[in-house]
Amino acid sequence: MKTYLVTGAAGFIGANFLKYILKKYDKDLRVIVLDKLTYAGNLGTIKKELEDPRVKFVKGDIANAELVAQLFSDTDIDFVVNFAAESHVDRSITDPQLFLQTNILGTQNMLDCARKAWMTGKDANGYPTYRDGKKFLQVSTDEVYGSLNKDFDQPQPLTITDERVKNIVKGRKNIQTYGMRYFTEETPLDPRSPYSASKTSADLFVRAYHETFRMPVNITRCSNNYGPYHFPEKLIPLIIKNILEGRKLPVYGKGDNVRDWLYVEDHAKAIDLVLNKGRIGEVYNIGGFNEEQNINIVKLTIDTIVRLMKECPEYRKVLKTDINTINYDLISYVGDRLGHDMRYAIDPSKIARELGWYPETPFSEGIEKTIRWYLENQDWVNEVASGDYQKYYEQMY
Ligand code: NAD
Ligand code: TDX
Repeated sequence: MKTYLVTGAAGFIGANFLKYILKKYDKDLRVIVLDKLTYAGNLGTIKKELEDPRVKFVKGDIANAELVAQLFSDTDIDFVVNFAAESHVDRSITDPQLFLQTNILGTQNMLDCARKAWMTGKDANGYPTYRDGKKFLQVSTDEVYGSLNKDFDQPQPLTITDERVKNIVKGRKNIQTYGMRYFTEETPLDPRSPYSASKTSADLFVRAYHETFRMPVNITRCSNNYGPYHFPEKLIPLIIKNILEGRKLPVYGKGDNVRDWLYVEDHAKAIDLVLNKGRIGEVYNIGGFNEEQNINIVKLTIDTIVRLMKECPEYRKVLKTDINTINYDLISYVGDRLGHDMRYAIDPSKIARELGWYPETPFSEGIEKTIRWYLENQDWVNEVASGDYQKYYEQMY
């Protein structure tokens, strides 16, 4: 029996992780969800899970020392998975301070409360010792490594040399890249946005707690996730929403920035593996082998929606526009994001080699699943996009 404290599980990735572990572990776990329910957190996302007797929900801030200490003293927590964060780069440009508060101070508070609760004594050298089986997993991002160059304008075959990774992904066709370099766990940290600066600071505190206090930790750094329950301020869900409403599709700059897209359930599996089998103190990169330029993501999303509408006329019910107007004319090139990172590309050889994980979902399959989910869950979209979202959207575009 393991007890998890999962922060930020009313948000996109945390909710998908919660759903994954509840299904996978049947009766062998208890989960405390700690979430402040910011604009990005929605109880509707985990409605079914909250009815599960194994789950307890606590509304609160990860930076609240008293509250978090109380959670640790009420329950013998084994695993902390810290998803809670301010996660949107554009918001970090308009309001950086909040990112320091949650992402840095919040993480440090979680670390400190876990350290105090798990400590059993000191070893001969004065280092703290901890109860067995405890782990703090910090969910970080590839953005801490900064920005890679784009070496090609058109995709080329993947050049990652690790034979084991090549073998693992050989069942997947058309794995492509836009550059010669990738982020490995050894890549120097080089954050460039207020968001990534705050996530990097958090990573450094996690490392410091491991080095200084020997805390049992892991850090995972993943690429751009996509899938069900993704908040429609981020590229893919925003594009899907706008297409269905016949709105313009804002593409920043020239649309040639490259992101590596990871299907959220593949990510949930990776986190679960690192939590249970990852070597203490290690960082693991988690990527999708799905590099693509933003403009191509937008075009592929348009093409897939049109195809699904034709194959399944039922879906047309959700359209607020004429199907014949859904085409590339909706694309609108807008001003670029300040300090817009050009390319992210993860080399996930380490997690593949050590833990046998690899990204199972090719983009064409993941995007179709994602679009179908949005078409079938318009109530969720309407709920999360009410209130503040409208104000945010009008101010941004
Ligand atoms: P999200 O914005 O969808 O959800 C964040 C959740 O955290 C929300 O439920 C929110 O209510 C909660 N939260 C925010 N501040 C809080 C606080 N102070 N105390 C408690 N709860 C708080 O984020 P996401 O996309 O699911 O990302 C989850 C984590 O993964 C983040 O740490 C993010 O940096 C990281 N990450 C995300 C991506 C991605 O593509 N979405 C990629 C790499 C890393
Ligand atoms: O309207 C848009 N138009 C556009 O061209 C939006 C919202 C984005 N973009 C571009 C900016 C990026 O190059 O699309 C790309 C993806 O943007 P986001 O969805 O905002 O993601 P990104 O900035 O890459 O960051 C995401 O991945 C790393 C997550 O939001 C972070 O939390 C994570 O750490």
